[in-house]
Amino acid sequence: MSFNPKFFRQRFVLAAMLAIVTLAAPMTANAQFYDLELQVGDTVGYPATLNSAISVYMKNYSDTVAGFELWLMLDRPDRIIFQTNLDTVIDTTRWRCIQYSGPNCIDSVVASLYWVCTQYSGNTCIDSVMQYGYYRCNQYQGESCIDSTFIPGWDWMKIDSTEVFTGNFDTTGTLTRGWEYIQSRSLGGQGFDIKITAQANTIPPPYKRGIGPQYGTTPLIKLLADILPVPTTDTDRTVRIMIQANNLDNFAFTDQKGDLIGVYTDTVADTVLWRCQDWADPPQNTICLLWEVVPEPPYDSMSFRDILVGRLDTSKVYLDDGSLTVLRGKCGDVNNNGVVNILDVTFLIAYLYKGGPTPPVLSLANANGTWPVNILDATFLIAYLYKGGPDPRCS
Ligand SMILES: [Ca+2]
Ligand SMILES: [Ca+2]
Repeated sequence: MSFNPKFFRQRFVLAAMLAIVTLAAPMTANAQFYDLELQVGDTVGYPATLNSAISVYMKNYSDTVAGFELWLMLDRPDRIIFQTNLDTVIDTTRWRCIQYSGPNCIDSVVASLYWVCTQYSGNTCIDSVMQYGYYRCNQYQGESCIDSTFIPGWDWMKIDSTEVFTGNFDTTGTLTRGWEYIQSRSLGGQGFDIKITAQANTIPPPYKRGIGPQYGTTPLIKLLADILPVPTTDTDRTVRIMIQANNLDNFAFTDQKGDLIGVYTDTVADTVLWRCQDWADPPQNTICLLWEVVPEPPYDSMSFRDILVGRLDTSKVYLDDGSLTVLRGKCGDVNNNGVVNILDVTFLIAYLYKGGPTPPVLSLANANGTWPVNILDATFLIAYLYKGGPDPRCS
């Protein structure tokens, strides 16, 4: 297995990092250690504050980490959201010609990524690789394909621009500072989740070394979230930030060569759906002249095959979710010094009209409970302090 820069060039980072699976995971001398530990930090913040940093920590005991995909999800999207922007990105689809008429391609299929076994020991696959290609049926039994061959490669690609929500992150003072490629997306599109894709090196050389074994407390990366104006009366104020590792399409840590860390390959049965694209003319119209694999019904026939999938080895990878707890504070305490008095009114008026500093916790200045913070909040506070008005009720 060698590091192949050309492959990296051809394919979005995901596949590059998933490209090679090594089954011979390094043995840890001390069994109490995992190969890889990921922990999302626990933090706190006030309502209606921006740029809360959520730190993700990593400890890697065995391998150098030179690329990763990490997907985080919030369990309470009504409390905080990850910061996102609407951006345009480029997505590609690869096609393989399956029938030519002279120089012209008259039929084609989408070339998808498949796990392909590259080395067997007896009947057991001991090494595999992800390749673009498609399965061609060699032999039919009735309408079912009973033998197929993987045809690797692709002939052309179609490039589409897609609008996606990209997330905000901060690599300052983190382990990924200076990495050549870091992108993030909200797969759900609304900031309830964020997926980070990062790679120490793209091209060309020289290559930057990834993160060698380290046990420190420097974050791997920091994600930026905004805390919504949570009502003071709300008693459930902690949001869990969960690592999504069930689907390895969105979770992968790789070393410098692209080998996955803490993943083993498994064989599972897969159903393949076939649709006839060209039936023979009557009376032979039960004979299909051209079969095509389709991703979903309707279909005319089905077959089964074993495919290889990657699975997370939980004896080698330890995951720990994080949280953000929304603090309460004292409503009306504009300068956040613990008491509500005339100085808070002064602070607020200076902020609104005299270029004074922004209140440390803006939501605590929203004394009348209605956004935004404006002169009505100052009036509300004065009424409360001196005219027997109602208590401040921040939101
Ligand atoms: Ca105060
Ligand atoms: Ca207000």
